[in-house]
Amino acid sequence: MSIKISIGKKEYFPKIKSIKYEGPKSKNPLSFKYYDSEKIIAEKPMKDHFRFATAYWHTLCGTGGDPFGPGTKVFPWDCTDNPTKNAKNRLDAAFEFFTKLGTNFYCFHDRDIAPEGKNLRESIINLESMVDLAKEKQEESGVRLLWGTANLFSNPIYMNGAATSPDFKVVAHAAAQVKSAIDATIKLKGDNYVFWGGREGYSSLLNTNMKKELDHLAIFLHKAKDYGRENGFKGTFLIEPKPMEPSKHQYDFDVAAVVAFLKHYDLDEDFKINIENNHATLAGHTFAHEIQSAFDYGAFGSLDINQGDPHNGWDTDEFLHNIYDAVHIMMVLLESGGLQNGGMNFDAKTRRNSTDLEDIFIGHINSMDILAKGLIIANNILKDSNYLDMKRVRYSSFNQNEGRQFSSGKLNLSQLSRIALNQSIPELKSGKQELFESIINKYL
Ligand code: XUL
Ligand code: CO
Repeated sequence: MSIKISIGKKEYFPKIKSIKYEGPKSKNPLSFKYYDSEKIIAEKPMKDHFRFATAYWHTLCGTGGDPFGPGTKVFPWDCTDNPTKNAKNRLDAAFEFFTKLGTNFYCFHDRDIAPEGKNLRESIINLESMVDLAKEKQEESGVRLLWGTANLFSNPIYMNGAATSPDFKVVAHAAAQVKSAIDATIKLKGDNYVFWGGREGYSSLLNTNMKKELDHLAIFLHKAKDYGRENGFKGTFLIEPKPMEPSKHQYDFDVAAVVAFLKHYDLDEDFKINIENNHATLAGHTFAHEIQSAFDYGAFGSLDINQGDPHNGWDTDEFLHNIYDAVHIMMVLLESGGLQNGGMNFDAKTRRNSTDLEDIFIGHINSMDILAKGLIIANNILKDSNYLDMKRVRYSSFNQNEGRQFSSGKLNLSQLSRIALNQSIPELKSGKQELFESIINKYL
């Protein structure tokens, strides 16, 4: 279904029309230079390689507050003292933004689209009524929900964790929130449901029973999955790893830790992984490493697109603008079969001093363009260069004879030892890293 521009009672971005592809020579910042949604690259339209989504929390709610000062951005949809009215305005602004920009998907937390009520019951009712309105907006515009989630980290009751809190009352409260966020995701036909455990971790092992907390997290996830499946949710449940921030140590540290957790607790059928660039770098990995690991373990789910700042060690959630990262992740995606049911959610915010309303368009456009350019370059590298052959040749000793037998698990340790004793000393074969790097740079 193609996307229709959605303008509510008031137009929030009157100076901005639908963002169009104008090609690399265009000087118009409000146009795409590389992202040409219907253009076929590697056998499918560009838009299907990306399934771009806007993150409701940063783009519609994030006014730029930080620990040292308040927000700096004045959003015309947050204009009254009535949180319900603002939430409705925000929804209109959101769909106007998605449809003018051309991100065909969006993602939200329960608290992004509906205000927290005086109590849990009121919060759930608030969410239900906003979800009804979002459903109408989706139907009229054609925009779809990539994933829904519950905010289990802002409310002070979650200071000791949500599913891993030592207090059962808090665990039950989190369960109620997850139940209603899953209901919302089902109603809005979301493709995925995300768990990011920002408070699921600890700051001191001295006061923490880690085994009990992890057992509880697994039980909680099993029950959420059972509820979703019983109520018709056919999408994928996703865990989003992050090593730290806000907790000192978070249980879902990185892809490897999440894979081990999912396998250990028998959750790996229903749960896959949502990987975020800045979370990967905080864990000491590259984005490409985390994506490749998830594919190799059969655990790839979806992507949160952003980047960190190499000069500091926290989650800066910048719009991805690094071409090298874009090329590398597109190479991994093309080689591994692509996003499937996942997408690319811009979990990114404009800088605190980027206060013009158009900046949120420009941030998205620049990331969409850099990824489109990355896709074109990655496809050229894989199709035209000898990159894949060079990689394959490194492992060619496993293609025949004893190497092949080893690779298929047919040689035991004594047999391997006998082979070694009868062969010549292995020669030193160059890994050619610099040559690999030069091939990438030639195509950039
Ligand atoms: C926090 C983060 C979250 C999740 C959803 O670093 O990435 O916004 O994506 O809860
Ligand atoms: Co994220």
